[in-house]
Amino acid sequence: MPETLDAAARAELPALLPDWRMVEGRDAIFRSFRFADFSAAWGFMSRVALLAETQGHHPEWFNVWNRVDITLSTHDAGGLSDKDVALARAIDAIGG
Ligand code: H2B
Repeated sequence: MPETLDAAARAELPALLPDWRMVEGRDAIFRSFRFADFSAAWGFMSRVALLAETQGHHPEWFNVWNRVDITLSTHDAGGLSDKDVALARAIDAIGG
């Protein structure tokens, strides 16, 4: 069972994940991506999906045309864990 991040790990989040923000009222992080068009957005989602499967950790997301909104939280832990940080960093590497 994964554990939620401790205070020291949370203090590192802004530097580690500057493009992500905390979700209000929930222990989760959020980032919105924009792409040139739907094809580029879907290509990104395909790469993230394969990556998420290898990590055994999956995003909550919403897509409309060129926009992909991603929320990360660890359901098994009831909040943010190091799995979310690892997935967010990998998503940043894919999505820019
Ligand atoms: N994804 C997320 N975001 N949180 C989880 O707790 C989680 C998951 N658990 N993907 C995984 C799957 C777990 O249910 C399986 C058994 O690995």
